[in-house]
Amino acid sequence: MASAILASLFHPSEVLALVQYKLAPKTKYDYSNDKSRERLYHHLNMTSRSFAAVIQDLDEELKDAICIFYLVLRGLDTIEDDMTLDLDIKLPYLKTFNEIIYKKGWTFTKNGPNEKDRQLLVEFDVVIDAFLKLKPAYQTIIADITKRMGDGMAHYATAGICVNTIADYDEYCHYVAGLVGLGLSDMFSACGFESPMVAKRKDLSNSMGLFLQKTNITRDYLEDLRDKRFFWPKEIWGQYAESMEDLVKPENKEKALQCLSHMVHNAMKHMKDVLEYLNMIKNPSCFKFCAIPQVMAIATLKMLHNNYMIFTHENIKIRKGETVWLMKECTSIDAVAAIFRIYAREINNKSNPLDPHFIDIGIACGEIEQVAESLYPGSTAEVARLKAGVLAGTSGTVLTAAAVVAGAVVLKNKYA
Ligand code: D61
Ligand code: MG
Repeated sequence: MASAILASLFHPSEVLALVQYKLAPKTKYDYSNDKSRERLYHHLNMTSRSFAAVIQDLDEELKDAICIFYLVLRGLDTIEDDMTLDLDIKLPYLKTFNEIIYKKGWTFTKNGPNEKDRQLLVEFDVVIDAFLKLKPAYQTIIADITKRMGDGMAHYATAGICVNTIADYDEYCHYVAGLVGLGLSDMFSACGFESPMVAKRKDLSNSMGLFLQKTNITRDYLEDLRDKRFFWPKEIWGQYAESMEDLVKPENKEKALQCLSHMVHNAMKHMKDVLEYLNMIKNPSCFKFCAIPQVMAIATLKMLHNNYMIFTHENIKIRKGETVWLMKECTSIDAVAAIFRIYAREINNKSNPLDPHFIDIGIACGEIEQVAESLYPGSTAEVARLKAGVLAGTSGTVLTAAAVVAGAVVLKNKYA
């Protein structure tokens, strides 16, 4: 906590958000009266930093279904990601995972010892028991998406098939993330929280996933390179280097940054669809669930833009204070559109005029600004409010808030 405050010292609204977050009562989510449910949510909290909180804040009707949807696909992804599994073992599991989720008692212990979510599959019977108790309508949606994702993963895991063209890149991201968007939209419409239109707009649902996945793929360059996994499409990196490995070489720094802005620009193309999708979502708990991951992605994209660190450091992340501030602020379409506008401007400010994508990124930022301003006029006042919060009484706010937290931390350590 203290280091999070320090990192946000020059961002007073983040300091305040951190303090409010820390002092808020934290007795929510008690599953102790239901042991199997407790186990289920234990696995959610173990396997997801980014989605555990937003899933647990969903209304009761959808919460378990979406938690199980997440865990089923995380299980599938844990087979896909494991580079120690031979293909002749991996492929049949990927292709039949939609049947496995109906097999009471099924578990999987063949993952390598270092696979990060291996334990989820070791205890996968917990997820299957919960899946079998879901309403059939939700089971059908989950099984259908699992089938399509597993087939797509099997296709890209097959020896020799990799992400060559930009069309392949969109297709791979559709399989692993766009399909999640389609399944979630089906659930929102099936339970009656949202209009049938949400499930009908598969293009927009797909973009919700693509924006998140492309941001992650762009960020995870080094980590994936270390594991010999290449998700940046050759059609992009091939314009800047002979191989993916060559991008990290110090003598290729300028080309690497150009390649990075190409990737950033490619991801930004989904932002208009994301705003349009979020505008359809009326249930407040669904709205926050959908909006929070998207604003985190924009903040991440801003951090990545023109940042050579992505070629030198694994695990670069946005500040905790920024995360907490974004989570607190994204409550309405106007606020989210305002956050998009603010970050689009900041991305544009980080551009290098000598970069070949300078103009393209400038246009993409301008478009976001324009779409937000005309479709969500309330976002203009929100931009002003958020910016006022960000700048408010710089030193005074920082010092007061820091003092409050320091006091709270001292008291907590003394009496805890
Ligand atoms: C609204 C709200 C959340 C949304 C959404 C719309 C649309 C799409 C998504 C979430 C999916 C976003 C995926 C982005 C993160 N990427 C990964 O986790 C990669 O794995 C992809 C395959 C498994 C997908 C699991 C998933 C993720 C989020 C969910 C969900 C299922 C179900 C419900 C709600 C959210 C990535 O995994 C990294 C890792 O192993 O940690 C990878 O392997 O590429
Ligand atoms: Mg994966």
